Amino acid sequence: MKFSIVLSTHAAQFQAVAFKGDFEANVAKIAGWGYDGVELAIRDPNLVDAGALERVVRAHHLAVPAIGTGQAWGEEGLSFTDPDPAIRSAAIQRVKDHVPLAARFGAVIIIGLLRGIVKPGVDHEQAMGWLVGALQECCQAAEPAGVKLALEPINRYETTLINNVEQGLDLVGRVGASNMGLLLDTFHMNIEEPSIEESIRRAGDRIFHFHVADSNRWYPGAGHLDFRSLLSVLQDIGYDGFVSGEFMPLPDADTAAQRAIDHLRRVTRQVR
Ligand code: LER
Ligand code: MN
Repeated sequence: MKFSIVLSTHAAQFQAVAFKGDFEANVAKIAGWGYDGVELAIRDPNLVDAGALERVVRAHHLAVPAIGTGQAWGEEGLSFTDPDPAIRSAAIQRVKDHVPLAARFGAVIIIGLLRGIVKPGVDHEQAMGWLVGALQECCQAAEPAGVKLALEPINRYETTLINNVEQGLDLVGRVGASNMGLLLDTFHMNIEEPSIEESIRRAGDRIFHFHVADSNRWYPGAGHLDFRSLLSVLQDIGYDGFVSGEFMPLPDADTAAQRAIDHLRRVTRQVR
């Protein structure tokens, strides 16, 4: 099992990102604790120096399995399902702009809250239509570069669009592209899925990326989720991607990151 942790390339508002701030210092610490990769949270790829990012992560022998795009929603309001067509186009363009960077690292592009929420006055089916169309356009743009997109089912308190694995798989079917899959997150699954293990099995080879936080969104081991069971199911279904920590920086970022990897490595040894 390969483990990574979410790292923002610049100051971000989203709370469940353990690391913000000095990029190279954080990469060095993450590598030192035994992680295999860093998942990069990037608001706008046009504002980062891709070569410099690559030099830093390669110097510390880390992979970049995924690129998160949610800050473009949180900080700029971009969304695939906004009633304003200019905002929908800008969101699609933003994902297309991520493709070269994702290709450079062999990373999947995460579609989290960039899908949007259904705004008052917008019909749910209309929003789904915009979402499917946007994902088809982005998948088509990403395909020649060998880049995959992973839509994350997100719990009902954060969005009204695609809360669970069943809805996620239905959406993947409607998009109908081989590079369209899902990112499953244990925090959201703990709220929405009748059985997390069963939902992982149902998603199967459509799982392109995986987020871990415990039931309270603290580091794995701080709540009541059974990571030994969850990781053993991932292993059973032949998942060969990364398991990426996305949790609150509590009691502080460094402690959370170290406790997470210690817990995940310990339960992985019990799985074998
Ligand atoms: C992002 O990966 C996530 O899990 C969401 O909760 C973002 O709001
Ligand atoms: Mn997540």
